[in-house]
Amino acid sequence: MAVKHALITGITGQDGAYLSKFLIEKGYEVHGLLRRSASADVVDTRLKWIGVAENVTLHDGNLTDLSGLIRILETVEPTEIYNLAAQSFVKSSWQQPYLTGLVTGLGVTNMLEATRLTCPQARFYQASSSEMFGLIQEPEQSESTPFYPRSPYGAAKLYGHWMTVNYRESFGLHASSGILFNHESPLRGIEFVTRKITDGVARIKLDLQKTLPLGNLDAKRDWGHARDYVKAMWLMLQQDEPDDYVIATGRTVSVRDFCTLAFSHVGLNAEDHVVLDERYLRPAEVNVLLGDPTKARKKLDWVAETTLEELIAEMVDADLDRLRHHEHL
Ligand code: NAP
Ligand code: G4F
Repeated sequence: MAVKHALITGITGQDGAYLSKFLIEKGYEVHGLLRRSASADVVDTRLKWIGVAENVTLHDGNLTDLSGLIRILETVEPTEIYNLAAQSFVKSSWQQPYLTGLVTGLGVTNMLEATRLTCPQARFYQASSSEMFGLIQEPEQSESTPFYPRSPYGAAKLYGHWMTVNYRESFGLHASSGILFNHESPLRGIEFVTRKITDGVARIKLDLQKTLPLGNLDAKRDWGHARDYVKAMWLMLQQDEPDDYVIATGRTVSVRDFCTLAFSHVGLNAEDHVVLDERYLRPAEVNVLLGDPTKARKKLDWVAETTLEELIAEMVDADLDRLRHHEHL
Protein backbone atom coordinates (compact mmCIF):
# COMPACT_ATOMS: atom_id res chain seq x y z
CA MET A 1 0.00 0.00 0.00
CA ALA A 2 1.24 3.54 -0.82
CA VAL A 3 2.67 5.48 2.13
CA LYS A 4 0.29 8.20 3.29
CA HIS A 5 1.63 11.76 3.41
CA ALA A 6 0.40 14.07 6.15
CA LEU A 7 1.00 17.82 6.33
CA ILE A 8 0.62 19.38 9.78
CA THR A 9 0.50 23.15 10.23
CA GLY A 10 1.34 24.08 13.83
CA ILE A 11 3.65 21.06 14.04
CA THR A 12 5.88 22.82 16.60
CA GLY A 13 2.98 23.29 19.04
CA GLN A 14 1.57 20.92 21.64
CA ASP A 15 -0.90 19.09 19.39
CA GLY A 16 1.51 19.09 16.45
CA ALA A 17 4.03 17.10 18.50
CA TYR A 18 1.49 14.51 19.71
CA LEU A 19 -0.09 14.18 16.27
CA SER A 20 3.32 13.74 14.60
CA LYS A 21 4.16 10.90 16.95
CA PHE A 22 0.75 9.29 16.43
CA LEU A 23 0.96 9.43 12.62
CA ILE A 24 4.59 8.24 12.47
CA GLU A 25 3.61 5.21 14.56
CA LYS A 26 0.86 4.55 12.00
CA GLY A 27 3.44 4.55 9.17
CA TYR A 28 2.75 8.02 7.74
CA GLU A 29 5.38 10.24 6.13
CA VAL A 30 4.94 13.40 8.21
CA HIS A 31 5.62 16.93 6.94
CA GLY A 32 5.18 20.15 8.88
CA LEU A 33 4.85 23.86 8.24
CA LEU A 34 7.57 25.73 10.14
CA ARG A 35 7.23 29.42 10.95
CA ARG A 36 10.68 30.94 10.52
CA SER A 37 12.22 32.09 13.81
CA ALA A 38 15.43 33.88 14.75
CA SER A 39 15.71 31.32 17.56
CA ALA A 40 16.02 28.35 15.21
CA ASP A 41 17.62 26.20 17.93
CA VAL A 42 14.45 26.05 20.03
CA VAL A 43 11.64 25.79 17.46
CA ASP A 44 11.58 21.99 17.52
CA THR A 45 11.84 21.60 21.31
CA ARG A 46 8.51 19.77 21.58
CA LEU A 47 9.29 17.48 18.64
CA LYS A 48 12.60 16.60 20.34
CA TRP A 49 10.93 16.03 23.72
CA ILE A 50 8.48 13.59 22.20
CA GLY A 51 11.22 11.89 20.15
CA VAL A 52 10.19 12.60 16.54
CA ALA A 53 12.33 15.59 15.49
CA GLU A 54 14.46 13.39 13.22
CA ASN A 55 11.41 11.75 11.64
CA VAL A 56 9.53 14.75 10.28
CA THR A 57 10.29 17.01 7.31
CA LEU A 58 9.81 20.71 7.99
CA HIS A 59 8.96 23.30 5.34
CA ASP A 60 9.42 27.06 5.83
CA GLY A 61 6.10 28.86 5.54
CA ASN A 62 3.43 30.92 7.22
CA LEU A 63 -0.35 30.62 7.38
CA THR A 64 -0.64 34.20 6.13
CA ASP A 65 1.31 33.51 2.91
CA LEU A 66 -0.95 31.78 0.38
CA SER A 67 1.62 31.35 -2.41
CA GLY A 68 4.04 29.71 0.02
CA LEU A 69 1.33 27.32 1.21
CA ILE A 70 0.51 26.36 -2.40
CA ARG A 71 4.19 25.68 -3.06
CA ILE A 72 4.44 23.42 -0.01
CA LEU A 73 1.30 21.46 -0.86
CA GLU A 74 2.59 20.96 -4.43
CA THR A 75 5.84 19.57 -3.00
CA VAL A 76 4.35 17.36 -0.28
CA GLU A 77 1.28 16.08 -2.17
CA PRO A 78 -0.45 15.29 1.13
CA THR A 79 -3.26 12.78 1.47
CA GLU A 80 -4.22 14.32 4.82
CA ILE A 81 -3.87 17.92 5.99
CA TYR A 82 -4.16 18.89 9.66
CA ASN A 83 -4.54 22.65 10.09
CA LEU A 84 -3.44 23.20 13.70
CA ALA A 85 -1.53 26.50 13.34
CA ALA A 86 -3.06 29.49 15.11
CA GLN A 87 -2.45 32.38 17.47
CA SER A 88 -3.96 30.14 20.12
CA PHE A 89 -3.67 32.09 23.38
CA VAL A 90 -7.05 33.65 24.17
CA LYS A 91 -5.71 36.42 26.46
CA SER A 92 -3.30 37.66 23.75
CA SER A 93 -6.14 37.92 21.27
CA TRP A 94 -7.34 41.15 22.97
CA GLN A 95 -3.85 42.60 22.68
CA GLN A 96 -3.43 41.43 19.05
CA PRO A 97 -6.95 41.24 17.59
CA TYR A 98 -5.89 41.93 14.01
CA LEU A 99 -3.09 39.37 14.01
CA THR A 100 -5.40 36.82 15.61
CA GLY A 101 -7.99 37.40 12.88
CA LEU A 102 -5.33 37.17 10.19
CA VAL A 103 -3.73 33.92 11.39
CA THR A 104 -6.47 32.09 13.30
CA GLY A 105 -9.27 33.19 10.95
CA LEU A 106 -8.04 34.09 7.46
CA GLY A 107 -5.19 31.57 7.75
CA VAL A 108 -7.84 28.84 7.55
CA THR A 109 -9.12 30.30 4.27
CA ASN A 110 -5.57 30.28 2.93
CA MET A 111 -5.18 26.60 3.81
CA LEU A 112 -8.57 25.72 2.30
CA GLU A 113 -7.79 27.66 -0.88
CA ALA A 114 -4.33 26.07 -1.20
CA THR A 115 -5.96 22.65 -0.75
CA ARG A 116 -8.71 23.34 -3.29
CA LEU A 117 -6.19 24.59 -5.88
CA THR A 118 -3.48 21.94 -5.47
CA CYS A 119 -4.83 18.76 -3.86
CA PRO A 120 -8.65 18.80 -3.67
CA GLN A 121 -8.73 15.06 -2.97
CA ALA A 122 -6.75 15.49 0.27
CA ARG A 123 -8.66 15.14 3.53
CA PHE A 124 -8.63 18.29 5.63
CA TYR A 125 -8.88 18.73 9.42
CA GLN A 126 -9.60 22.14 10.95
CA ALA A 127 -8.73 22.75 14.61
CA SER A 128 -11.90 24.44 15.81
CA SER A 129 -12.46 25.23 19.46
CA SER A 130 -14.93 25.09 22.34
CA GLU A 131 -14.05 28.78 22.80
CA MET A 132 -16.61 29.33 20.00
CA PHE A 133 -19.36 28.45 22.54
CA GLY A 134 -18.15 31.32 24.77
CA LEU A 135 -21.22 32.59 26.60
CA ILE A 136 -22.78 29.15 26.63
CA GLN A 137 -26.30 28.76 25.27
CA GLU A 138 -26.82 25.23 26.65
CA PRO A 139 -25.41 23.64 29.85
CA GLU A 140 -23.73 20.88 27.81
CA GLN A 141 -22.33 21.90 24.44
CA SER A 142 -22.77 19.59 21.44
CA GLU A 143 -22.48 20.01 17.67
CA SER A 144 -25.97 21.60 17.58
CA THR A 145 -25.39 24.17 20.37
CA PRO A 146 -25.46 27.78 19.07
CA PHE A 147 -22.13 29.63 19.21
CA TYR A 148 -21.48 32.89 21.13
CA PRO A 149 -17.73 33.72 21.05
CA ARG A 150 -16.40 35.97 23.83
CA SER A 151 -12.93 36.86 22.53
CA PRO A 152 -11.25 37.91 19.28
CA TYR A 153 -9.76 34.39 19.28
CA GLY A 154 -13.22 32.79 19.58
CA ALA A 155 -14.58 35.00 16.79
CA ALA A 156 -11.63 34.14 14.52
CA LYS A 157 -12.06 30.41 15.20
CA LEU A 158 -15.77 30.69 14.41
CA TYR A 159 -14.95 32.26 11.02
CA GLY A 160 -12.45 29.44 10.30
CA HIS A 161 -15.03 26.86 11.36
CA TRP A 162 -17.70 28.19 9.01
CA MET A 163 -15.20 28.53 6.14
CA THR A 164 -14.38 24.84 6.60
CA VAL A 165 -18.09 23.96 6.46
CA ASN A 166 -18.48 26.27 3.45
CA TYR A 167 -15.62 24.69 1.46
CA ARG A 168 -17.08 21.28 2.19
CA GLU A 169 -20.50 22.35 0.92
CA SER A 170 -19.29 24.57 -1.96
CA PHE A 171 -16.44 22.53 -3.41
CA GLY A 172 -16.97 19.03 -2.02
CA LEU A 173 -13.72 19.05 -0.01
CA HIS A 174 -13.40 16.26 2.55
CA ALA A 175 -13.07 18.93 5.26
CA SER A 176 -13.91 18.16 8.89
CA SER A 177 -13.93 20.46 11.88
CA GLY A 178 -13.02 19.19 15.33
CA ILE A 179 -14.60 21.32 18.05
CA LEU A 180 -12.06 20.42 20.70
CA PHE A 181 -12.44 21.34 24.35
CA ASN A 182 -9.33 22.26 26.36
CA HIS A 183 -6.64 19.60 26.19
CA GLU A 184 -3.37 19.69 28.02
CA SER A 185 -0.13 17.76 28.50
CA PRO A 186 3.46 18.21 29.68
CA LEU A 187 3.97 19.97 26.30
CA ARG A 188 1.33 22.65 26.98
CA GLY A 189 2.58 26.23 26.57
CA ILE A 190 3.62 27.73 29.91
CA GLU A 191 1.16 30.66 29.61
CA PHE A 192 -1.95 28.42 29.69
CA VAL A 193 -3.44 28.01 33.14
CA THR A 194 -2.91 24.26 33.61
CA ARG A 195 0.78 24.32 32.76
CA LYS A 196 1.28 27.55 34.71
CA ILE A 197 -0.18 25.73 37.72
CA THR A 198 1.81 22.48 37.34
CA ASP A 199 5.04 24.40 36.73
CA GLY A 200 4.23 26.62 39.74
CA VAL A 201 3.51 23.60 41.95
CA ALA A 202 6.84 22.05 40.96
CA ARG A 203 8.74 25.30 41.65
CA ILE A 204 7.08 25.74 45.05
CA LYS A 205 7.80 22.11 45.93
CA LEU A 206 11.49 22.65 45.03
CA ASP A 207 11.62 25.96 46.98
CA LEU A 208 12.20 27.97 43.80
CA GLN A 209 9.12 30.17 44.36
CA LYS A 210 6.65 30.84 47.18
CA THR A 211 3.35 31.91 45.57
CA LEU A 212 1.34 31.22 42.44
CA PRO A 213 -0.43 34.34 41.05
CA LEU A 214 -3.59 33.51 39.06
CA GLY A 215 -6.68 35.24 37.65
CA ASN A 216 -10.25 33.88 37.70
CA LEU A 217 -10.24 30.79 39.92
CA ASP A 218 -13.96 30.18 39.37
CA ALA A 219 -13.70 29.56 35.61
CA LYS A 220 -14.56 25.95 34.76
CA ARG A 221 -13.16 23.92 31.88
CA ASP A 222 -13.58 20.42 30.43
CA TRP A 223 -9.92 19.37 30.42
CA GLY A 224 -8.59 16.29 28.59
CA HIS A 225 -5.19 14.95 27.46
CA ALA A 226 -3.77 16.08 24.08
CA ARG A 227 -2.56 12.51 23.40
CA ASP A 228 -6.18 11.29 23.38
CA TYR A 229 -7.44 14.25 21.34
CA VAL A 230 -5.04 13.89 18.37
CA LYS A 231 -6.40 10.37 17.87
CA ALA A 232 -9.87 11.91 17.40
CA MET A 233 -8.45 14.25 14.71
CA TRP A 234 -7.13 11.26 12.78
CA LEU A 235 -10.36 9.29 13.20
CA MET A 236 -12.34 12.16 11.66
CA LEU A 237 -10.25 11.92 8.48
CA GLN A 238 -10.73 8.14 8.24
CA GLN A 239 -14.54 8.52 7.87
CA ASP A 240 -16.15 8.19 4.44
CA GLU A 241 -17.99 11.49 4.95
CA PRO A 242 -16.53 14.71 6.41
CA ASP A 243 -18.35 16.11 9.42
CA ASP A 244 -17.99 18.19 12.60
CA TYR A 245 -17.41 16.64 16.01
CA VAL A 246 -17.26 17.83 19.62
CA ILE A 247 -14.28 16.25 21.41
CA ALA A 248 -14.43 16.49 25.21
CA THR A 249 -14.41 14.45 28.41
CA GLY A 250 -17.89 15.40 29.68
CA ARG A 251 -16.53 16.56 33.06
CA THR A 252 -15.96 20.19 34.06
CA VAL A 253 -13.73 21.39 36.91
CA SER A 254 -12.84 24.87 38.19
CA VAL A 255 -9.35 26.38 38.07
CA ARG A 256 -9.52 26.39 41.88
CA ASP A 257 -10.17 22.61 41.98
CA PHE A 258 -7.41 22.01 39.39
CA CYS A 259 -5.05 23.82 41.81
CA THR A 260 -6.23 21.70 44.75
CA LEU A 261 -5.53 18.48 42.83
CA ALA A 262 -2.13 19.65 41.53
CA PHE A 263 -0.85 20.86 44.92
CA SER A 264 -2.12 17.76 46.71
CA HIS A 265 -0.18 15.58 44.25
CA VAL A 266 3.02 16.80 45.95
CA GLY A 267 1.59 16.97 49.46
CA LEU A 268 0.97 20.74 49.51
CA ASN A 269 -2.10 22.87 50.20
CA ALA A 270 -3.18 25.16 47.31
CA GLU A 271 -4.69 27.77 49.68
CA ASP A 272 -1.24 28.39 51.21
CA HIS A 273 0.23 29.47 47.84
CA VAL A 274 -2.38 30.65 45.28
CA VAL A 275 -2.89 34.44 45.19
CA LEU A 276 -5.17 36.61 43.03
CA ASP A 277 -3.40 38.77 40.46
CA GLU A 278 -5.83 40.98 38.54
CA ARG A 279 -3.48 41.19 35.56
CA TYR A 280 -4.63 37.70 34.62
CA LEU A 281 -8.34 38.61 34.48
CA ARG A 282 -9.87 38.98 31.00
CA PRO A 283 -12.04 41.73 29.43
CA ALA A 284 -14.75 39.09 28.86
CA GLU A 285 -14.67 35.62 30.39
CA VAL A 286 -15.86 32.19 29.31
CA ASN A 287 -17.15 31.10 32.72
CA VAL A 288 -17.84 27.46 32.05
CA LEU A 289 -17.41 24.88 29.29
CA LEU A 290 -18.73 21.33 29.37
CA GLY A 291 -18.70 19.20 26.24
CA ASP A 292 -21.08 16.45 25.16
CA PRO A 293 -18.94 13.98 23.15
CA THR A 294 -21.81 11.56 22.39
CA LYS A 295 -21.50 11.92 18.60
CA ALA A 296 -17.75 11.20 18.67
CA ARG A 297 -18.36 8.14 20.83
CA LYS A 298 -21.07 6.78 18.57
CA LYS A 299 -19.60 7.63 15.14
CA LEU A 300 -15.84 7.58 15.76
CA ASP A 301 -15.80 5.09 18.63
CA TRP A 302 -13.70 7.70 20.48
CA VAL A 303 -13.61 8.33 24.22
CA ALA A 304 -11.21 10.31 26.40
CA GLU A 305 -8.96 7.71 28.01
CA THR A 306 -6.99 9.80 30.50
CA THR A 307 -8.61 11.05 33.71
CA LEU A 308 -7.99 14.57 34.97
CA GLU A 309 -6.15 13.17 37.99
CA GLU A 310 -3.81 11.17 35.70
CA LEU A 311 -3.25 14.21 33.48
CA ILE A 312 -2.36 16.44 36.44
CA ALA A 313 0.02 13.84 37.91
CA GLU A 314 1.80 13.46 34.56
CA MET A 315 2.15 17.24 34.13
CA VAL A 316 3.39 17.93 37.68
CA ASP A 317 5.88 15.05 37.50
CA ALA A 318 7.19 16.25 34.12
CA ASP A 319 7.67 19.77 35.48
CA LEU A 320 9.48 18.48 38.59
CA ASP A 321 11.71 16.42 36.32
CA ARG A 322 12.49 19.37 34.03
CA LEU A 323 13.35 21.68 36.91
CA ARG A 324 15.59 19.09 38.57
CA HIS A 325 17.49 18.69 35.26
CA HIS A 326 17.51 22.46 34.46
CA GLU A 327 15.55 21.86 31.26
CA HIS A 328 13.21 24.43 29.74
CA LEU A 329 9.98 24.20 27.75
P1 NAP B 1 0.00 25.82 20.27
O1 NAP B 1 0.81 24.92 21.13
O2 NAP B 1 -0.13 27.26 20.64
O3 NAP B 1 0.61 25.74 18.78
C1 NAP B 1 0.27 26.68 17.79
C2 NAP B 1 1.10 26.38 16.56
O4 NAP B 1 0.75 27.34 15.52
C3 NAP B 1 2.63 26.52 16.76
O5 NAP B 1 3.26 25.52 16.02
C4 NAP B 1 2.92 27.88 16.15
O6 NAP B 1 4.24 28.03 15.69
C5 NAP B 1 1.96 27.86 14.97
N1 NAP B 1 1.72 29.17 14.37
C6 NAP B 1 1.31 30.31 15.00
N2 NAP B 1 1.20 31.30 14.10
C7 NAP B 1 1.56 30.80 12.90
C8 NAP B 1 1.63 31.34 11.59
N3 NAP B 1 1.32 32.62 11.33
N4 NAP B 1 2.02 30.53 10.57
C9 NAP B 1 2.34 29.24 10.82
N5 NAP B 1 2.30 28.67 12.04
C10 NAP B 1 1.90 29.45 13.06
O7 NAP B 1 -1.49 25.25 20.09
P2 NAP B 1 -2.08 23.80 20.44
O8 NAP B 1 -2.51 23.79 21.85
O9 NAP B 1 -1.16 22.77 19.91
O10 NAP B 1 -3.42 23.84 19.58
C11 NAP B 1 -3.43 23.42 18.21
C12 NAP B 1 -4.63 24.05 17.52
O11 NAP B 1 -5.83 23.63 18.16
C13 NAP B 1 -4.67 25.56 17.54
O12 NAP B 1 -5.27 25.98 16.33
C14 NAP B 1 -5.57 25.90 18.70
O13 NAP B 1 -6.16 27.16 18.52
C15 NAP B 1 -6.57 24.77 18.59
N6 NAP B 1 -7.22 24.35 19.83
C16 NAP B 1 -6.47 24.04 20.92
C17 NAP B 1 -7.08 23.58 22.07
C18 NAP B 1 -6.29 23.22 23.28
O14 NAP B 1 -6.90 23.12 24.36
N7 NAP B 1 -5.00 22.96 23.16
C19 NAP B 1 -8.50 23.45 22.10
C20 NAP B 1 -9.21 23.77 20.95
C21 NAP B 1 -8.57 24.21 19.82
P3 NAP B 1 5.44 28.56 16.66
O15 NAP B 1 5.97 27.33 17.34
O16 NAP B 1 6.37 29.17 15.70
O17 NAP B 1 4.82 29.53 17.64
O1 G4F C 1 -5.64 27.99 30.03
P1 G4F C 1 -6.37 29.12 29.43
O2 G4F C 1 -5.57 30.30 29.00
O3 G4F C 1 -7.23 28.51 28.24
P2 G4F C 1 -8.53 29.00 27.45
O4 G4F C 1 -8.68 30.48 27.50
O5 G4F C 1 -9.67 28.18 27.91
O6 G4F C 1 -8.14 28.62 25.95
C1 G4F C 1 -7.60 27.35 25.64
O7 G4F C 1 -8.65 26.46 25.36
C2 G4F C 1 -9.43 26.78 24.19
C3 G4F C 1 -10.52 25.70 24.08
O8 G4F C 1 -11.63 26.08 24.86
C4 G4F C 1 -8.51 26.79 22.99
F1 G4F C 1 -9.23 27.01 21.85
C5 G4F C 1 -7.44 27.85 23.17
O9 G4F C 1 -6.56 27.83 22.06
C6 G4F C 1 -6.67 27.52 24.44
O10 G4F C 1 -5.96 26.31 24.22
O11 G4F C 1 -7.49 29.66 30.45
C7 G4F C 1 -8.43 28.80 31.04
C8 G4F C 1 -9.20 29.54 32.13
C9 G4F C 1 -9.72 30.92 31.70
O12 G4F C 1 -11.04 31.06 32.16
C10 G4F C 1 -8.83 31.91 32.42
O13 G4F C 1 -9.44 33.15 32.73
O14 G4F C 1 -8.29 29.80 33.21
C11 G4F C 1 -8.50 31.12 33.65
N1 G4F C 1 -7.29 31.60 34.36
C12 G4F C 1 -7.22 31.94 35.67
N2 G4F C 1 -5.98 32.35 35.97
C13 G4F C 1 -6.08 31.78 33.80
C14 G4F C 1 -5.26 32.25 34.81
N3 G4F C 1 -5.63 31.57 32.54
C15 G4F C 1 -4.33 31.82 32.27
N4 G4F C 1 -3.85 31.56 31.03
N5 G4F C 1 -3.47 32.32 33.24
C16 G4F C 1 -3.89 32.53 34.52
O15 G4F C 1 -3.14 33.01 35.36
